Amino acid sequence: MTHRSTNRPRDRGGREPEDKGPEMEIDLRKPVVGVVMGSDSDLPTVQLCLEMLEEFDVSYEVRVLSAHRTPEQVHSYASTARMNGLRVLIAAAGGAAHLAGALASLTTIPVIGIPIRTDALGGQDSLYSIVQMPAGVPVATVAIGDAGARNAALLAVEILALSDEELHARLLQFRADQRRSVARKNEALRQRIAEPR
Ligand code: AIR
Repeated sequence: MTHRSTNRPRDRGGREPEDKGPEMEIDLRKPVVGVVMGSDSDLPTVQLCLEMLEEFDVSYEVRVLSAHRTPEQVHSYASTARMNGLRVLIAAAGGAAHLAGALASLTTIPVIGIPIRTDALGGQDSLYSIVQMPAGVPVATVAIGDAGARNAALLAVEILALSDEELHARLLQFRADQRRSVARKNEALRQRIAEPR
């Protein structure tokens, strides 16, 4: 898969029904993950998601779109996402975080929601706004904040890896590296802390 192409203008403003999606093979040089955030103030958290996608060499595009401040653009983006070659959407928002749900209501590609931590309620407001979707319109919701941002990318990679063996191999390598890292920490800790006999 090729790397991100975040600066390519891909919003065509059309209102084509998303089910008129491409019938040909997925073009992996184009962005396959759309990462959307409610505000640029969400970027410090979302950055961790972008870095994880880059680690797997998954192409993505980023947008700032707000369910409340720019509802028309949210509609246009979601309803043309599949047709434009996107295969997964990741949506981060805080507070009354309706972005992921609004996107999910307008597309059939999987939507993953990242609840942004907030000053007022610690991100529980974001979490509940994202996770409590009505039956029929799912949003895969990850943890509040940094862990959630990383896991959103990993979940997107797992979805894409279902039909991409190379990506699947990278996922297996990632898990193996993670296991080795924990084993090293375990060893180091046991050396440092003497266990009572
Ligand atoms: N937000 C933006 N439109 C709708 C919502 N819920 C969220 C953003 C951000 C928070 O409001 O996702 O987490 C504050 O945005 P800002 O722009 O005031 O910093």
